[in-house]
Amino acid sequence: MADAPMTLSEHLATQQASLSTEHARNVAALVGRIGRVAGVIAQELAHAALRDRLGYVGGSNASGDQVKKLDVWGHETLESALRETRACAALVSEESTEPIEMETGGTHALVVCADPVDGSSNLDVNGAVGTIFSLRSSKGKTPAAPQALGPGTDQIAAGYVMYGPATTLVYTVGQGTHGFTLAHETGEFLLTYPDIRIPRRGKTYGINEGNIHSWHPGQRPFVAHLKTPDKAAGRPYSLRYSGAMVADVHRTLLDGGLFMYPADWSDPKKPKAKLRLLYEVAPMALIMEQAGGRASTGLERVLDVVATDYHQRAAVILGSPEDVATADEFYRR
Ligand code: FDP
Repeated sequence: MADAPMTLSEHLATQQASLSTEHARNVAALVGRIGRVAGVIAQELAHAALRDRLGYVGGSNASGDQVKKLDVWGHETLESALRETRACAALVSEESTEPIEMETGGTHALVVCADPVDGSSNLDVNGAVGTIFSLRSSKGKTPAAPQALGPGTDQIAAGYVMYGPATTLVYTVGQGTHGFTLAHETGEFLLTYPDIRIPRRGKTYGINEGNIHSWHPGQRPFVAHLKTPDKAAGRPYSLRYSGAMVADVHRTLLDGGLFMYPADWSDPKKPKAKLRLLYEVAPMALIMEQAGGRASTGLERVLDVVATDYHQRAAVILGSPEDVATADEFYRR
């Protein structure tokens, strides 16, 4: 009989080599807790239409997006769960303009950056959505949240949960990227995608092509290139785009290819990106790199972009290493 798959907590215990003992304990506590919150969010999403949880609350968040009831509920649920761990020194959340400081059980507590319910435009149409998280050191400082500012290379761990037909949790602590599936009967995440390796080149690209008029001058010819038939090079690529970053990145991670959200370049002096650096772009970049992929803004490596603001935005082109390298070439031309 095949061995039972490893649980998330067992797996976390094997991932401690690159972490200090105190960080390892707190990473395990926080990722384990986020896994439990994910089980609760998955349940809530499954019943949202029955519990009058769909639709807007009225008002917008720090990023100017319209806030949905499930965004607020997801944020509050995550906040109270993280607070209970005493391993979280501060939470930087998409749904809170200011970071939330928390009482901790020691100086090695971590700062959590999170988008509790990402892709919320999919909520009302029963599409896939996700939770994205990133952990950084608080360096024992109070307030702790400013320690989240800095380059993406400072991240200690990153992950996401995708709520689709199955609930999948993917995470890295810098020792490869690993994926788990929630077994609803036990509430455990079980290792189903150990050491994910993204294909060097893919067959699909994901981008909101409705924005073509505002792309960087390198972006448009790059997408035209992906669509130009060349049998030997595996082109044309197929377009796949769900409108939820987690779902689009997850497909890209497993099948290869590209997920792109380039900046609006209508005013070249002030390019405007959409996705948030601390709790969307940087964690996905770490996850991709740890799976052998790449993540670029088109102009530089995402993990080298320095966050100076909690809700800063960044352009992103991530996925198969050779595909992202080709995108970078188009940006340089
Ligand atoms: P949403 O606004 O629905 O929360 O986080 C932003 C995000 O979704 C990403 O999940 C998604 O990739 C992107 O925005 C979709 O944006 P467009 O609707 O502009 O394509």
